[in-house]
Amino acid sequence: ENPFRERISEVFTQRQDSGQSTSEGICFEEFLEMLSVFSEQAPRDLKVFYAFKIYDFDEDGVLGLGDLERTCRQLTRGGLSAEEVTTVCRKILEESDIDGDGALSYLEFEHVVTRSS
Ligand SMILES: [Ca+2]
Ligand SMILES: [Ca+2]
Repeated sequence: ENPFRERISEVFTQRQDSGQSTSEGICFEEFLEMLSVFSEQAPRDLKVFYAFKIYDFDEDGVLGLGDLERTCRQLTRGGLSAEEVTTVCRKILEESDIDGDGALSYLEFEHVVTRSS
């Protein structure tokens, strides 16, 4: 059901890319880590950390306009037009990009998430 399921499995199986295992899928430790992050008792910091990783589609360490647009499209499941998505994401950047470099760093993202309920 989760619109980010593919991205989630990518993020939680990243260690396999470093050559430790060639098998497809998720190993037991990764599976446990994933379950703990999604549990209700998981610390907020941990959830924010993984949310940032999941939304950083191009994995350059910041959330740029492209990442925000993909996130927004997946969250709304095609409910917004391309133009609306761009407008919403520009607005998010305008309000949250504190240093004005056109992307959200982890700290800027954390700030947004902490501020919103
Ligand atoms: Ca990025
Ligand atoms: Ca920034």
